[in-house]
Amino acid sequence: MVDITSLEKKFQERIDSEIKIEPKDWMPDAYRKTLIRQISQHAHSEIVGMLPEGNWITRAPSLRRKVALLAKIQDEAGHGLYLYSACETLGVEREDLIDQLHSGKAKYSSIFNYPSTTWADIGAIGWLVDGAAIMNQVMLCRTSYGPYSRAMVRICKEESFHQRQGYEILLTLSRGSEEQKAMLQDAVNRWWWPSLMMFGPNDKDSTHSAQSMKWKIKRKSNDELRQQFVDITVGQAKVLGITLPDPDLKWNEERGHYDFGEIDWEEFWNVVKGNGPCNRERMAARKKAAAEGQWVKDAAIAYAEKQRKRKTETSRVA
Ligand code: BYC
Repeated sequence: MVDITSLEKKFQERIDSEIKIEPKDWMPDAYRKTLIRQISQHAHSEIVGMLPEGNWITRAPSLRRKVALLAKIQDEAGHGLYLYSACETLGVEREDLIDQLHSGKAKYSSIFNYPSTTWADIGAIGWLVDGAAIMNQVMLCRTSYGPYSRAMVRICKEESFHQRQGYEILLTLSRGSEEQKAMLQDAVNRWWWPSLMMFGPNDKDSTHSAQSMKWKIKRKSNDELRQQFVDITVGQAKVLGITLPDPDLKWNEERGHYDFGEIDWEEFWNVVKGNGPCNRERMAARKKAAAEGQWVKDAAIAYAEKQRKRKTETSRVA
């Protein structure tokens, strides 16, 4: 009989010695489940995250801006695909994961349920949303599951380009007319708090953190990453000449970090539960895209099937 306790002990020893876990290695069911949950939520976030930015492709203010935005959104699609593939190595079907997103069973990042109403929002998304994403994802390059960590290395490189293109949009606005400066400030006022929410609940309320840290799926806690993000972002806001919308934001000499105000957790959970400003719109857009793109999938499957049959027939004749 297989001794689960000794398998679990050996598994933890591998994690503690920084040996990556690969798809065919033994792993506890709960580790597999946690990874499927986190990686699939991450993949869904990349795909849904294309929508608020896609809203501005036709209205980008110049050809150069349009090209960069298009490239960024295509990168997000690529991230989604690497992550779905990484998730499939854990024994789940991509179709099932996508069904879970469409049925509302699977979560995706709360941030993508807010509207992108002005061009400055595209800059703010790049600077703050991609900035927060990188902060979280750099640690995931060292996550214990091999396929996830390798996917994250490439994703992080692309995300840092995204963050820079966002910041550059804002820097341009900050040197523009009074109206452009006001548009920049307004976008940052709306995206600041939702960006801090991306890191998830405070550590004391985080369901999965303790176990995920033990398994080295996560290397830093939600609060640690949020603090790191605030500390880095304050200086960048100064360069833009804007005010971050938090009266409690101030340097704490003793802690060596910025103090910041309390997040509106009621708003966070409300958005996570599906009641944010754009949750319904986002899901409707995803389902419409899936239905309208079904013929492509059908054609690809029919072609693969035809190729398979031809190969079988050729090998029979030979
Ligand atoms: N939104 O125990 P906790 C991007 C859920 S960036 C919605 O702390 P965990 C992109 C959490 O799932 C965004 N739900 O969870 C950027 C859990 O519920 P379940 C994607 C959230 O997993 C730019 C419950 O709250 N990045 O893609 O230990 C352009 C308790 O939380 C949120 C990733 O997904 C949230 N913000 O830690 C385009 C990074 N926060 O599952 C695209 C990978 C928490 O028990 N993920 N919840 O029902 C992670 O690092 C972790 O999953 C989190 C949460 C830090 C997000």
